Amino acid sequence: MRKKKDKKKFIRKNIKITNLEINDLERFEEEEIIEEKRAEKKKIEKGLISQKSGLKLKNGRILEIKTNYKCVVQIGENQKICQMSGRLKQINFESRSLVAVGDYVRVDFSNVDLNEDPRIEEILPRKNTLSRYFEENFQRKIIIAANIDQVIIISSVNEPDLKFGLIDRYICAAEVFEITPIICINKIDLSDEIEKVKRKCEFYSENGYKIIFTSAKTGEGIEKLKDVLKNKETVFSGHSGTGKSTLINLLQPGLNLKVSEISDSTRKGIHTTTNSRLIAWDFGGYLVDTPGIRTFGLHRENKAKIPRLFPGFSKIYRDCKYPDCTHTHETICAVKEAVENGSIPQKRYESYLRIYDSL
Ligand SMILES: Nc1nc2c(ncn2[C@@H]2O[C@H](COP(=O)(O)OP(=O)(O)OP(=O)(O)O)[C@@H](O)[C@H]2O)c(=O)[nH]1
Ligand SMILES: [Mg+2]
Ligand SMILES: [Zn+2]
Repeated sequence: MRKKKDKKKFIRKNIKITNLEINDLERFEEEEIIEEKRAEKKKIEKGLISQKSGLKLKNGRILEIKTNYKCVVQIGENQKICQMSGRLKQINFESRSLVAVGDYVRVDFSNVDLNEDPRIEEILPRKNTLSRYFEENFQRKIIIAANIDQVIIISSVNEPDLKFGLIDRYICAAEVFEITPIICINKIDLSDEIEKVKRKCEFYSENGYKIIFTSAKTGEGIEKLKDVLKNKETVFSGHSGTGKSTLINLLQPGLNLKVSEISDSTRKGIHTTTNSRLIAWDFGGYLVDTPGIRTFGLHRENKAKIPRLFPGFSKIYRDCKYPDCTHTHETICAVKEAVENGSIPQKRYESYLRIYDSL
C-alpha cells in the first residue's frame, strides 16, 4: 500500500519537474517546503509524530502559555515551565501559538540534566477547541482553549452594559465548535430593573439555553453557578470588567486572581486578566479564566451555518421555503414570519443580520 503511494508521488514529481523551466525551480521548492510543513503539522496535531529514540516522555496538560515558546505544564503533581521542541517551533507558523491552554501534551525530560527546561515534543489529539478569529482579511486564529465541555458567557447588567449581540456571537461560535454555551448575567445588584432584564432574557431560556443571574457582591446565584461548573471543564469568557475573575475568586477562595475596578471614564473593564489559565476547582472539574475580549470574531467559512444555528432559528429554519434560506431577501421565510408575529424579537433578528453580514 505504502509502496504504491510512494511510487505515485515519484511519478507526479517527475512530471512536474520535466515541465518546469529552470527559473521556476526555486518557487517550486518553496511550495514543497510549505506543503511538507503543513503535512508535518497535521501529523503532530493528530498525535502521529514518530518517536525519536532516547526521549524520557511524561504526560502533561498545558495550564498557561507564557510566550510563543514557553508554557506552564501540569505534570503529575507538579507545575513546570516547559519549552516547545525545535520541531514544534519550526512549524509554528500558522496560528499565534501552536499549543493551547487545555492541550494534553507529551514532555521530554532527557535534557533537564543540562539545566534546560523540559521540552514539549507532542500534542495529543484534541477533543475540541474554542477559537476566535481576527476580523481582518486574513482571519488569523486565536485558540481560546482546547478539550473543554462548556463556555460560560459572563456579561454584566451594568458597568459594562449588557450586550446581547455579543451573547449571540458566542452562542453561534459555541454551536459551530459543538461546545455547550451557558449565559451568566452578573452584577444584578447594580440594576433596579432586574425583572425587565430577566424578561428580555427569556428568549434564550425558551430556546434551550441555560441562563444564570448572579451577583458577586451579594452572593446571589453563586450556588446555582457552582452546580453547572461541578465536574465540567469550563471556559469563562466575556467583555473585560464583567466580573469573570471576581466570580472565580468567590467560587474558590484562596486563588486570589487579580481583579480591578472598571474605568471611571468609559465604565468598561481595563483588561486586568492578560493570560488565559487553566485551574482545577476544589469541588471537581476545571476552569479557564480568560482575558476580556471586545468582540468574538467568527470565521467566514461558517457563514452558511449561521442561518441554522443562530439562537431560536434552529427550531424553525426547516419551515422556510428554501432549504438554504438565509432569512434575508427570500420572500417566503419562517424566520421572518416569526419576527413579524413576535415569537422572535426584532432585536434578535437585527443581531442575526449584523453577524451574517459581517461574515
Ligand atoms: N457591583 C458588583 N461589582 C462586581 C461584581 N462582580 C465583579 N464586580 C466588580 O467588577 C470589577 C471588574 O471585575 P473583574 O473580575 O476584574 O472582571 P473581569 O471580567 O475578570 O475583567 P478582565 O480580566 O479585564 O477581563 C471589579 O471592580 C469587581 O469588584 C458584582 O456582581 N457586582
Ligand atoms: Mg479577569
Ligand atoms: Zn428563512
